[in-house]
Amino acid sequence: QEVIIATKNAGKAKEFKRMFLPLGYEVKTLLDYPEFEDIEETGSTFEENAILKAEAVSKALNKIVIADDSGLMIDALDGRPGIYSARYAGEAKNDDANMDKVLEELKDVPQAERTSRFYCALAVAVPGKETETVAGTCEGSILTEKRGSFGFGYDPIFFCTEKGKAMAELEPDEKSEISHRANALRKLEDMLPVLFPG
Ligand code: ITT
Ligand code: NA
Repeated sequence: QEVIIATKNAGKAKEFKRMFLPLGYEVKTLLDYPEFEDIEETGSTFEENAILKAEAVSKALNKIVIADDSGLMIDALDGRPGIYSARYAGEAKNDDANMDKVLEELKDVPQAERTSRFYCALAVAVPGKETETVAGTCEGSILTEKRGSFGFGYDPIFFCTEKGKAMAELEPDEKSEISHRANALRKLEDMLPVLFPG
């Protein structure tokens, strides 16, 4: 059984493939449909942007589609980069530049005030039905330098409280136990057999 995720982010795509495999689903993403243009994310919340992406692709394919809008929220920066996480340092999506900008902004912020969380909103668009959303978080703090080489995005500068390691030091299976994305997906799990019957 096939599940379509409306993402062009290769890091997200890998994680969804890994998380859906034990559930018995094969994941297709927009990397398998290169004809899709970038969908404009004009919403003001993760949920609104996830809905925009899921509905655009669901309408085009006339199929059930899941989308992920996610990002890093830093308390000392009033929740930034938040929905602007992908392009925090400029128009081009550049993970290294984004992390450098965060480290610079936090350079005088003491450890106790570097609390942060990852947030993931998932939207499920079903043709002819109201789109639903769920969300998950992952608590942590911002390190003072990059650590580890797994994962993607801000993982090297995010210390995951639950695992006691940088997110980028976690093997893919470990990250998929505790991540904001995994926590959001768990809330969808019960709906999957109905959405995608074998
Ligand atoms: P799609 O819209 O095609 O899915 P995107 O990368 O533009 O790809 P978002 O707008 O949701 O997706 O931006 C998410 C950004 O948040 C992503 O580029 C990372 O910088 C960051 N991010 C999200 N989840 C992350 C994770 O698990 N680990 C590290 N960084 C993450
Ligand atoms: Na976004």
